[in-house]
Amino acid sequence: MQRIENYIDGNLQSAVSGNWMENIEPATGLCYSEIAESDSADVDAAVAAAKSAFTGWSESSTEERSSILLRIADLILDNLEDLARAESIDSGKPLSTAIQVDIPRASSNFRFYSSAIRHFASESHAMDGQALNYTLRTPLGVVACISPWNLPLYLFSWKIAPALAAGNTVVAKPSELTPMTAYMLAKICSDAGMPPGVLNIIHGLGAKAGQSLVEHPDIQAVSFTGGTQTGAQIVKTVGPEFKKLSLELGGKNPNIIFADCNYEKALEATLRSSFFNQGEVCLAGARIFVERSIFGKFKQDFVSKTESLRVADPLTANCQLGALVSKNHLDKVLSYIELAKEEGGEVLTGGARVRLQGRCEHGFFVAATIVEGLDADCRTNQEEIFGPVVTIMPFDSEDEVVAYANSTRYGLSASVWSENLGRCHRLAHDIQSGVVWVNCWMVRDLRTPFGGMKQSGVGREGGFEALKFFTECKNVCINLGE
Ligand code: TXE
Repeated sequence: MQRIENYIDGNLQSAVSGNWMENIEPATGLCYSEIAESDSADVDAAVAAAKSAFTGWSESSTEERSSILLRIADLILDNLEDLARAESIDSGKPLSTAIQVDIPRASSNFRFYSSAIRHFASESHAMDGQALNYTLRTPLGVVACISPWNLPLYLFSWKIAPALAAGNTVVAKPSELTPMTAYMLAKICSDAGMPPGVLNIIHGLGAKAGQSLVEHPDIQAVSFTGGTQTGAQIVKTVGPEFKKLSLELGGKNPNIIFADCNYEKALEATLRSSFFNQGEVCLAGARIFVERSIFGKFKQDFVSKTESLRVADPLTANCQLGALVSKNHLDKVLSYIELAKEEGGEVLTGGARVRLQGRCEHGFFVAATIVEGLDADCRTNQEEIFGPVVTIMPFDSEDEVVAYANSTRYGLSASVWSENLGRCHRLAHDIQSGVVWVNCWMVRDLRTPFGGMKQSGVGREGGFEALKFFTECKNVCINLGE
């Protein structure tokens, strides 16, 4: 059986303890590989390797770092089919999603930051002939990058690329549920000429390997994407140490559809924002609010489009909805469907596990589910489900829907559908979220700031924001007088 080893100081190796964990294929429910079960001994070795590689890497030229990142971007594309297949098997997502979205984006992340670091400049403030200030930006040292399972290589590379570009060395931990493509990335980095110790990858449980990593005294900053509860645990650990912290957490995003929208576009995008990647996207439009005058028609059309989505073996070409990532997650999503019913919701379509025949008979599949008839403040509408389950409800006025949109503890993203320009601007201003999409969903420009308000996170990733996070800034004030 294939073994997923740690990558430390340029070498692939098993955990010091010699322990292995099962890696399950969500589409079959069967173990198909084993993961190094790391603990603090492995983290110590990885941090030590990163520490000794820091001087060489941080003092290497921008051009050298940029070239290595570019080679990684190219090699990811050269290996697109293998990486996409591995991502699909490991996570349960349709192979087509991994081919079209996950792996190309992982390559783009490296390509983008190989270029961004060449354009990263700092500020200068002149004081009328008296003094000149300028800002120096220097890498932090050894940083930790911790990523989740829903977009495995996509989000892993989104953190690693800017950290490395800025001259830091990295100890990274992918989710224990989806470690395969991070493991494959290790070889790509070596092939691209990354010096040993610059990037180290530790596998294993969050509570053990992840916790040891964020606790390590030589870690200068932590960049984390995952659940809000885990984010709170990390804050508790690193807060008293005053480590720099970037948190991308959960969402319960509103999708707001006015009667004056481009109806067909809104309908198509709603299908995608609801069920893309089985709803396992922090940006999913989980709460759909539709202006009352078109509510009945929209609901009917949305249900009928949803019923045409094909749940199938993720490796087959006709799969549109794959498996959920784990049995635990399947149980969590099914429990939220039960909760929705207890809270008085009516399941318009879906609402149950899907049993496929053959290879996937034990897979973790759930039908795309739409629930109607719930209040905005019930638990189903307040808590992140992170699966193919959305709610739909009517509204009558702008003020009312803004209040619904802002009623959760989250504030990651929102979509607004209307052809009324003034209204779109008003809502973009009033909605409490880090990203507002107007007449679109998940359109991403890597230069833009990305992150959430409220309990959706702290700080912003993307563009120069990430390079600022991964550097320390120092103001130098030069006296221009006598
Ligand atoms: O995330 P976790 P999980 C949400 C979603 C999902 C829930 C839990 O609601 O159901 O989070 O998902 C590592 N110290 N999102 O279980 O546990 C862990 O090993 C350091 C939203 O995957 O937060 C993994 O690498 N690290 C999200 C990473 O943290 C720790 C995407 C994320 O794991 C740790 C995914 C610790 N104490 C889930 N405990 C989004 N916003 O995109 C765990 N980890």
